[in-house]
Amino acid sequence: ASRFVAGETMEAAIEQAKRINQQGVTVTLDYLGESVSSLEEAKGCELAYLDLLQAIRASGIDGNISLKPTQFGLAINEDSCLASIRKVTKEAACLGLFVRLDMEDSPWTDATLRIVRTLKAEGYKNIGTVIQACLYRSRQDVRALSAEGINLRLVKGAYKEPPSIAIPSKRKVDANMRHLIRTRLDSGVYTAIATHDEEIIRWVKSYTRTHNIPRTAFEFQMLYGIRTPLQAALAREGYTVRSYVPFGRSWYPYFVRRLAERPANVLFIARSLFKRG
Ligand code: FMN
Repeated sequence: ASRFVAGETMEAAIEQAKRINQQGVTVTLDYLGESVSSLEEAKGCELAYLDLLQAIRASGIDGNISLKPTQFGLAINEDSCLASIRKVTKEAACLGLFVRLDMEDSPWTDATLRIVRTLKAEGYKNIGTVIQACLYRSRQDVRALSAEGINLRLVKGAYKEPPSIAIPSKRKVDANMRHLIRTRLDSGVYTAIATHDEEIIRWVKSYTRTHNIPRTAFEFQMLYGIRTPLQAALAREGYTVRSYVPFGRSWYPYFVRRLAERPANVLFIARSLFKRG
């Protein structure tokens, strides 16, 4: 296995999750795969996630799941994607587990939010999604989703987006990230703050302290294998910390994205990537 993927199988991922839990860090498990090209493949993904939910419960690990709507066929048929995600969400609800829809690139933003809102309106409380600080629309989305009481993970954004819809400067994305975090923390609706940016993490710690925002209202999230000591340190300080743990054979797109994000580490990550072969 590589430093950034927990293994090819669900069993390997559960083992890693146990190890991470021992550090006081909770997990969200992500079955790797990107856009599927047939509804059969989407069905396969649904079954994999249903198995995963059972395995989380059976193993007793502290964790939940993250999934990508295009893996459930969003690019093929939105209704069948919704039906499939509903099945997973329903099973998760029975088991007392939470489901987060990762946010993919901008062609899928509206449909992803529609699915989350539909399931929320049907009464599912164990569902949430992600908002990306790089998009201009996100301030409005965060305001609306906060009023609707929808659980959000806030991130800067992992996809390359056109300048017509996305903030071009890194500094301004960082400022928008803080703005969104503040809006959410002030709203009181549960928020996951997913970043490795230590300045932002420090700022969140001080903002929540001075504004008496309870630690039960938010959590920090980081990727498996990145800033591991910081994850454990925050957990020791009493913050909820969740590690995003990807597993599965379809790891390549994930790596391509990591490479695009961290040009300084291309060589290192490329090495861990090719070592898998
Ligand atoms: N980026 C997305 O575009 N969609 C996601 O759903 C998403 N989920 C993430 C989950 C976690 C736990 C983390 C740590 C990051 C996630 N990202 C996601 C990536 C971030 O948008 C960002 O590209 C990456 O964390 C690098 O920025 P940073 O320096 O703030 O960590």
